[in-house]
Amino acid sequence: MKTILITGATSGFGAAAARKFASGGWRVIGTGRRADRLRALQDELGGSFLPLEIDMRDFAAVESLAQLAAPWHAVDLLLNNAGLAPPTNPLPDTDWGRIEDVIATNVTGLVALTRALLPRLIERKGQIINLSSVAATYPYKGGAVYAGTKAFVRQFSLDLRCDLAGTGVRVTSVEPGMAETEFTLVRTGGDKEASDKLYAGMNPMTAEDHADLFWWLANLPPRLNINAIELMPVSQSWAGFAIDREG
Ligand code: NDP
Ligand code: 8X3
Repeated sequence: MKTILITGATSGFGAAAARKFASGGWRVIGTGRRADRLRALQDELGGSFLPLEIDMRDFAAVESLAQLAAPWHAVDLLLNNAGLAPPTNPLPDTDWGRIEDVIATNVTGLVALTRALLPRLIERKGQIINLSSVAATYPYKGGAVYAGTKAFVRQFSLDLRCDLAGTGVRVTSVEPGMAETEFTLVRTGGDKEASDKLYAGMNPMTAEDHADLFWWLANLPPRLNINAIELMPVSQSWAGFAIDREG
C-alpha cells in the first residue's frame, strides 16, 4: 500500500487529491490549519486518512512530519500543495503580514518539509509534486510576491532533480492557470463576490482536474520524470505587453 502526504488537504486541489488517492487505495496523510475540515475529511475517508493540523509557517511542526510512526512514515509521494496569494494590490499597499505569510508558506515551509522528508523519500525511491503556477512564467499586475514564490518553486523543483540524480526520486513542478477553488476567496480576504466574478462565465479548471493530473503523474512508469507541466483552462490565455506612452 502506498502513502501520499498532502499539504493543504482542507480545500481545493489538496482535498480533491485526498479523495482521489484514498479511493485509489493509497494511505493519505492530509495537513492544514482548519481542524474541522480535517475531521470532516477523516469522517469521509475513514482509516486510510491521517489528519494532521500543521501550519506550514511553523518550522518545528513541519519538521515533525518526518517522524511519523509506522505505517505512516513510509511516504512514497509528497504533494507540496499548501499555498496562497496576497491581494493583487501594488506592493506598497499590501499588508506586510500577508506578504510574510505567503513567503513563509509557499517557500520556507515547502523547502523545510521537503528537506525533512527527503531521506524517507530516497529510501522509497519516491516522488515529489510541487505546486507552482503559470504566474511563475507570465507576469501580471499585482502578482509580484505570489509569482516570485511560484518561480522559486519551479526552479527549486528543477534544481532538486540535480541533487537527486541516481536516487530514483522523481520531481515535478505543476504550473496551473485559473482553477476555481478557495484560492481567490483567500487572496481577496474573503470577498466571495469578487471571487465568483473572477470565475464567472469562463469555465475554469477544477480541483478534480488537478487530482486527476496528480494521479496520472503518480502512476507513470518509474523511469519517467515529468520535469514541469503547465496547464490552463481553454478560456484563459495571455494579454499583450503594457505600454506607458506618457513615460
Ligand atoms: P485553496 O485556497 O482552495 O487551498 C489552499 C490550501 O492550502 C488549503 O488547504 C489551506 O489549508 C492550505 N494552506 C494555506 N496556508 C497554509 C498554512 N500556513 N499552513 C498550512 N496549510 C496552509 O487553494 P488551491 O487548492 O487552489 O491551491 C493549492 C495550491 O495550488 C496553492 O499552492 C496555489 O498557489 C496553487 N495554485 C492554485 C491555482 C488556482 O487557480 N486555484 C493556480 C495555480 C496554482 P488551511 O487554510 O486549512 O491551512
Ligand atoms: C494562480 C494562477 O492564473 O489565477 O496561481 O494567477 S492565476
